[in-house]
Amino acid sequence: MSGRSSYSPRKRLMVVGGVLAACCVVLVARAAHLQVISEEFYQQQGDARFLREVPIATSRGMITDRNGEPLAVSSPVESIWANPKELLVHPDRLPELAKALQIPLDVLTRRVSERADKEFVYLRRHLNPDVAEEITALGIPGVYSQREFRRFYPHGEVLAHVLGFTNIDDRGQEGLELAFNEWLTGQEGSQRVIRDRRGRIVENVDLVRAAEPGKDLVLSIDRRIQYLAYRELKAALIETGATSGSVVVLDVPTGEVLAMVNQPSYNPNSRVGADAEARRNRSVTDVVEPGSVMKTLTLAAGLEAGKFTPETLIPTAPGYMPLPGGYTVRDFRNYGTLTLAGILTKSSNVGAIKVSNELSADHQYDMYHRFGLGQRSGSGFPGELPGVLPLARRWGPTEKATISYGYGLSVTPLQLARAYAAIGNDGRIMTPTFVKGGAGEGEQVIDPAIARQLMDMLETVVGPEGTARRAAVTGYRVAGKTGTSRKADGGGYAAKRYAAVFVGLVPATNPRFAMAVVIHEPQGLEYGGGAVSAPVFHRVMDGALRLMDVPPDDIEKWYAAQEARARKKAPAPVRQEAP
Ligand code: 59J
Repeated sequence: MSGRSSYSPRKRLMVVGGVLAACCVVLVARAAHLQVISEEFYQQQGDARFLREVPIATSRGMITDRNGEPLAVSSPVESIWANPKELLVHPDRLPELAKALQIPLDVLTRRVSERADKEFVYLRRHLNPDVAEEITALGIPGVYSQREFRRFYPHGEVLAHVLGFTNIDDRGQEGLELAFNEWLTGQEGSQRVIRDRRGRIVENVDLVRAAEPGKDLVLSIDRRIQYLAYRELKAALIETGATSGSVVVLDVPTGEVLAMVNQPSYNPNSRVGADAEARRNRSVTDVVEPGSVMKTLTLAAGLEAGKFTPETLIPTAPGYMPLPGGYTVRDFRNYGTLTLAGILTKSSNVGAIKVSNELSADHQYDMYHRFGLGQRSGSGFPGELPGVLPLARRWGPTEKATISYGYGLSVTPLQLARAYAAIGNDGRIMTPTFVKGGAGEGEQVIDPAIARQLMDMLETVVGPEGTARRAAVTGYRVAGKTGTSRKADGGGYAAKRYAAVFVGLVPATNPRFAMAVVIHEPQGLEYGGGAVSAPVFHRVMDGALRLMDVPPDDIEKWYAAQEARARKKAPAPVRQEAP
């Protein structure tokens, strides 16, 4: 044998064959792995290029008035957004895009490049669907459109304060939109879709979660009474040069809010420039010293104490009275001796103090408290104030006297309407509600017999001898009370700034409506509650009683008035000339 290694062609063949066989096994195994075992993985990787989970927009619930009239509705709009990563691959298309979006090119470029490492940026929101369609039709990569909803308020400033508004993301910010946000908000759905390279959806793969639209909300508001109240309050402000005002109309048996308006107001569909002054729902967020409308509650305590009847005689001469603190209370005139009812008819400050002098501070306080003063009404309206009713143990003799005729405490217009509604509701106070059918049980706060005595006394205020003759409504008996108060100013009271108040109930025999009118700083020679606010009550209630088909107290007078009205409206008869 030679020293060289043995060489065998047979061996070499075996080695080469072995290597080839091994390669085959590897290739087959790899193919099998790819096609069988890892198939799912690669399929997913492929789909992921185009498979997306996208939200399904859903609308916010509609708000309607008590008769189903829409007050706040959501309409579909489109928002254009971009994936900056995709869009920035094609910077050449930015000018075209900026033009279509109607935004300056530099603004667009900045907005997109600031988020170059993100996958989402809004370009323009809440566009008309037609306009959005034009933009997506350009086929610019990374530019997409998304369905959203925009809130619209068909009645504009008439209902602005009650409804409030939502932000651009459809979330309630103020008013009932805020209070009932959860109820109104829907739940966005989600679905998996396949998009083509231009971002168009080519296939709905599956539904991840169905969208749930928000629930509708039926308010207690009657759109027609609301409009009447709006129109008459606005007219009164223009006529008297007053700075602001509120009107609240409650349904007496239930406490449902039928109308609530304030001036100044704003257009909720375009809030630019609407300042805080115009945006407050003053009926619940602003307080006023009630002045003479308080006297009714003081007299309620007098009757309840058993120390007075409506006929009890009370001397008020000489028409003024010094208070312990050195302040002298004055009546408008010297009314001499008045009955208890006469204190309301004429609105005697001295008379109210004479009644208060026979009562304990605790009893007086308790009566005001039972009528809801110093507490939030429970309406649930965001930002509602409780007003101020100082505790009886804090009252000195001066406070006890001034509070009895309405100074040294403060109330909201809603509280005023609510307290008087309780008088008209046989002494049962209700929790005001903005939801139709949302009334609670209420609470009996005075004996029904006393409530009826108060009603009779309040009717004299609207009678021939009273301060509120202009609140009268033909065919109906009206009960109510005026107040004219000088406005607190620094430490004292302003000489020429007044709040003119009227609170009334109609029909007095079986009250349906309670309405409070508060008007701030009327400028004319006639600035009193009887001159400025009572006529607003008259006009709104005249319309509301007709709209709601409330039967009149005095059918004869009512018919006569109907006929007179018809004659006035009918065109003058055409004179026939004899041939
Ligand atoms: C008044 C007050 C201020 C506060 C007085 C109104 C007081 C008082 C200190 C003078 C105008 C005015 C605590 S008036 O509402 O008496 O509506 O039909 O503002 O009395 O003591 O130049 N009502 N109003 N008083 N203050 N402090 C009368 C009355 C009322 C009217 C008018 C005339 C006041 C006809 C009021 C009405 O009943």
